[in-house]
Amino acid sequence: MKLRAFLLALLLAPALLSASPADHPEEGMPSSSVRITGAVNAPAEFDVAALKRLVQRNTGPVDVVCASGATVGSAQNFRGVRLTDVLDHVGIAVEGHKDARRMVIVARATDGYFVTFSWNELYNTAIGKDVLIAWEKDGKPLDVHDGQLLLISGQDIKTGPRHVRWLDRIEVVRMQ
Ligand SMILES: Nc1nc2c(c(=O)[nH]1)N[C@H]1C(S)=C(S)[C@@H](COP(=O)(O)O)O[C@H]1N2
Ligand SMILES: [Mo]
Repeated sequence: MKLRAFLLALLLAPALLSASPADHPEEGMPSSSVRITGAVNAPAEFDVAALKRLVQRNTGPVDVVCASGATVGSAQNFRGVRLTDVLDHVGIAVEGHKDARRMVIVARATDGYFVTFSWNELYNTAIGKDVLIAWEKDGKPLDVHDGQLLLISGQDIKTGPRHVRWLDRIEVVRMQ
C-alpha cells in the first residue's frame, strides 16, 4: 500500500511541480450557489431559488466572443438577476460620500477563474445594467459546463472574458 502511494506520488510529481495558477487553472466544478462577501453589510449566499426571488431579467441574444476574437458560443437568452440588485440586497458597506468609488467587485468561479468590475462601472455606466448572474440559457437550466450559475456582462466588446462559468463568489474589495 505504502509503495503504491509512493509510486503514485512519483508519477504525479512533475505535473504538481509545473502547475501554476495562471497557466493551469485548478479543475473546477459546477456551482450551486454564489456567496457575496467582503465589504458588504450582510454577507449572504444565494442559490438559484434565492436568486429567483429577486427581479428576474433577460439578456436577449448574446454571442460569447473570446478575447482572441473567436465566437465560442451563443444564446438567444440568458435569464438571471442583475449583479447590482444582488449587491443592493446585501448592501455595499459604504462609509461616506467618496467611499463607493474605491470599491472593486471580484467574481470568482470554482476553477479559480477571476474577473473584476469597478463600482463606477456597475453603478455609473450603462454596462452595469447588463451584468447578470444567470441560471438559465435558452429556457433551460445551465448544463454542467456552464452551471448552475454563471455571470455574463452583455455589453462587453468581447463577452467571453466576463462570461464566468461555475460562478461561486462575488467579493467586494475596498481598495486601500
Ligand atoms: N469558470 C471559468 N469561466 C470561464 C473560463 C474559465 O476558464 N473558467 N474561460 C473564459 C473564456 S477564456 C471564454 S472565451 C469563455 C467561453 O469559454 P468556454 O468555451 O470554456 O465556455 O468563458 C470564460 N469563462
Ligand atoms: Mo477566451
